[in-house]
Amino acid sequence: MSTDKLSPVEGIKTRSRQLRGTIAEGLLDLVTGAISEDDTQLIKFHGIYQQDDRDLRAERRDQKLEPAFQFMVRARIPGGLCTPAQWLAFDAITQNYADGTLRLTTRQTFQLHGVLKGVLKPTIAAINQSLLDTLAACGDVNRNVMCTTLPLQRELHACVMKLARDISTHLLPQSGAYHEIWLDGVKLENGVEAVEPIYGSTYLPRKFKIGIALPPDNDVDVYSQDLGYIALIEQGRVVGYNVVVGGGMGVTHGDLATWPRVAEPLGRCTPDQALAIAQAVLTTQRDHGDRTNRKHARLKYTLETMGIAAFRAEVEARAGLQLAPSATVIFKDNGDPTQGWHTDDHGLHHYVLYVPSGRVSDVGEWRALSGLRAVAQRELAQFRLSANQNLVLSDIAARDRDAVAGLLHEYGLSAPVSPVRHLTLACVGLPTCGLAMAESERYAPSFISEIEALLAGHGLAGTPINIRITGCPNGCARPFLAEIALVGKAPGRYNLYLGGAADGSRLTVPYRDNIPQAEILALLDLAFGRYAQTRTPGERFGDFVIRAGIVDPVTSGPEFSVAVQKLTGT
Ligand code: SRM
Ligand code: SF4
Repeated sequence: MSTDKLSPVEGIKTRSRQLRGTIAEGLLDLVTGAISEDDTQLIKFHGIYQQDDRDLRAERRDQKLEPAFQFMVRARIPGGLCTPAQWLAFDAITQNYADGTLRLTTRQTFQLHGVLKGVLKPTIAAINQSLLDTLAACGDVNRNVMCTTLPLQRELHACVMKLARDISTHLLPQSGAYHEIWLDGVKLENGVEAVEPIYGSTYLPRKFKIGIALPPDNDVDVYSQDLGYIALIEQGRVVGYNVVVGGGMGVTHGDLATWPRVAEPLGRCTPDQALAIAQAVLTTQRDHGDRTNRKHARLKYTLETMGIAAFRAEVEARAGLQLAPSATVIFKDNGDPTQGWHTDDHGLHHYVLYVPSGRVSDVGEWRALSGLRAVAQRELAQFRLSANQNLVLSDIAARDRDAVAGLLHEYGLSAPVSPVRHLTLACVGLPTCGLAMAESERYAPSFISEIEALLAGHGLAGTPINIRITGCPNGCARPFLAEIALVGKAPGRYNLYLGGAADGSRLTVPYRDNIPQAEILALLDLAFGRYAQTRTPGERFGDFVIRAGIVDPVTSGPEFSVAVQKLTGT
């Protein structure tokens, strides 16, 4: 591969002195609310994105002002577990430095929005004081490691959580840039470390994601990950992991060379081998991923090019081991456990709290910020951020259960919502996301009300259907694994996809291109009618639309593009 064809981001990384760039200097420049263009790429590795408030763009342009620059800050919280003190810290940080809300993400962590350049440093310092950080939450590195949220099987869960933490720590960049810039750490004499042991000087070709699933829950959508581990249980012990590779969601409208992909089996490893496999898969992608075209740089494309057999051989050689054949596993579904109380095998209680699109705020009677603050101040629960934008108040002793229930009631947090609302994911979208083409988080509540009405009209109220809405095809709410997905094409217009499997194992199918809400609802109304009349007992909507021939299944990324081509005639 000739170096003159490398993507511009490769040059920025190479010149960055291991992620330093001119970030420190840029923070001191008070003339602008922004940082330099190169630094906007580097700052991602520190868990920070430069954004601007898109609702204000036109007005600011008219006033000849620069865009309303602000920053999104994303934490790294392996498996989404944080203590009451850490919850309170993030609550205080958003009140002091961000927009006063907390956003729970689809990868089990917090995002803060609306942080201005002048307070970025105290924000990161405060996160650090809470014993969490934002290092590698974004950028071309391994991202937040996900892990099944609800610890119903406590010993097993502790085991997979340990793996999530170990992998997260092991794959962290070693550059001192983070400490230097944000925490006033000591500067190295020659200004840069000799070497990044795992990443080298150019890090990965693209982002890299790992998730660990503890069956029967597939809440982490293990088949969407670059690298997924599925715990294998025998006689109450984790005896190994099925390793799956090459999942991914991101697509570009109109570019048929981009597609979503379900991760495929690589083989089975023992618990002791899991860390070596993570490093081997990551470094194989580091060395074989496409650094010329960022739209073709994820592991899913590397795998299509290399083929699974060659990829496996490379991983085995690097890890110095041989993988066994994968075992059979059965998942229940890829949503969060039902809203409300659950009890684990040690008798501890857990409350699954529905959080609309993960936005923790005080709005009307739903006072999540205040209510959760009260729970945390009294140290009644641990806080587990789910992979589906919800929250589990966890590890609650029997004696504290009534107190938690009382607070949830007092702050308006325990009103039951329909299963379809509970299962819905919507990405952040407008106004902060620079890539959004249509509304998502702000649109989801009213859209789901329409869906609830349609379902009720067909006698289907209470039916669980997994619906995911994104403002663009990058796939941040994992839409291409949903039973119904809306993907933004233009303001008020979406592509409609149907037919993902409820257990997260099958891609959804392109069904209509670029249509407004009225058309989407009319089509779903027809499909719900047929579903109500002819579904088999227990049949999920995603399976029904395929059995009924409403859509033909697609079994690979390239097939997904063929289906798009058929639909759009491109
Ligand atoms: Fe994402 C980019 C938000 C999970 C695929 N994602 C973005 C950015 C940073 C926009 C940008 O690049 O300027 C969004 C910031 C919006 C904002 O204003 O906050 C953004 N992604 C999110 C979050 C917050 C969505 C949410 O509603 O929770 C999720 C944060 C996860 C985290 O905590 O780390 C989030 N993003 C995902 C997922 C789901 C997952 O990881 O399980 C995906 C699909 C899985 C995958 O990676 O294949 C995803 N995000 C993308 C992509 C497409 C990547 C690709 O391969 O093409 C982009 C764009 C890019 O990287 O160029 C993107
Ligand atoms: Fe932004 Fe698109 Fe991701 Fe939604 S899916 S947060 S619109 S990048």
